[in-house]
Amino acid sequence: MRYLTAGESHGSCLTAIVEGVPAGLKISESQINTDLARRQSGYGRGGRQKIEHDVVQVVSGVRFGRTTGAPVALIVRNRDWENWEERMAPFGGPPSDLKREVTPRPGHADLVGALKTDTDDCRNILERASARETAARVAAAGIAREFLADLGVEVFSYVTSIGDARFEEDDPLMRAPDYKPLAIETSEVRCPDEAATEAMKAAIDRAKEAGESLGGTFRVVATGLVPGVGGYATAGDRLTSRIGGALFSIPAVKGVEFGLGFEAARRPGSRVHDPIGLDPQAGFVRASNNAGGLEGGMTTGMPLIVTVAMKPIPTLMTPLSTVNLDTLEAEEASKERSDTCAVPACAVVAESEVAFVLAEAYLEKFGRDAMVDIKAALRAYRQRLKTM
Ligand code: EPS
Repeated sequence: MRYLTAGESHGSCLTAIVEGVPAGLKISESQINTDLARRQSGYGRGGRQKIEHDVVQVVSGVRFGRTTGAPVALIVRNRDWENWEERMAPFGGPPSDLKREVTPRPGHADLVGALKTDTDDCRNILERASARETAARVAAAGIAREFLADLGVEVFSYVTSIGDARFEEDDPLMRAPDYKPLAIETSEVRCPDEAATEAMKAAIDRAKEAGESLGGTFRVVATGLVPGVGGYATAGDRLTSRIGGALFSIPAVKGVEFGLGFEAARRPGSRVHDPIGLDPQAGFVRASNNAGGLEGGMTTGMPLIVTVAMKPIPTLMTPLSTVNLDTLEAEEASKERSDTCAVPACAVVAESEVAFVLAEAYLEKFGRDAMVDIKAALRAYRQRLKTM
């Protein structure tokens, strides 16, 4: 299962096509819309989110609520388009009052993209490099999430730090496979701890006041996985590289750690690897989950636990210096409006990327055509593991 998106941040709409979708999968638009709303939320979002109310329109590949096996095409309209129709017109000339973007923002794709493509208007770059594109990813991932849910796999996320405000927890997920932190979605920063939520909000308030932006970290978790999904035999099989690559494709993601992550490099082996046991009911079990649910590039059956770092957003209301591409003089970088912090939203996008990788890995292992056959193959596999 793969997706491709198209669409500019201030164009008429974002589009996604998902291919490799098996037939017979129940799809709910309202579930996708719930995820789109989760992506739009979060303390510290800027003016744009007051304009947009993302809603998906499924335009092909689904009939009477179930997939047919054809590619699924989805659209999310940009409400802001009505303010940009002339400046973003696909055809005709530019309006006489067009203000080109010539003061590239440090940290955004503006400058390097303009150099690379030989344009005198960074807007050609930023419209596509904008994180607005991730709305299409979340819509597309609705298909992957429904697929995984049908096979008993759930993907969720929570924020663990914003700036220097941290949620310091001894994460029970490292030990208990069925643990799910409560109250993620009721926190304005999608953090399950009340005191940490308040500290994160205060950090965002301070940053906004100072014309700053803030990054942070979050954890993506997948539960209900069977062991042996993914592969060890070639580089391209390994879920570690596939999930890492998928997460690094999200704008502003700068770090990915599995399980203990970098901490594993500081500990001796006996305090890193997860002892193996045999349970008469559950089969092979692990005493801990320091590996974060992956060994040898394959799922172990424990929850997948990935911690991701997002850098601060490049658009600063107190801008850094840049060079004007017309005059070649020093100037302040562009700033019209910005989000102070989009870490809670980025976590929802990361759930989507993880869901796509896991969905594809399940399809590889259990078949691709029809949900009924895929579910039968999964049942038979579970049965085989039990009788080992
Ligand atoms: C973004 C800039 C802002 C963000 C945008 C990402 O948009 P605008 O330029 O319209 O103010 O709000 O994110 C979204 C629109 C979104 O839906 O997440 C950027 O430059 O990356």
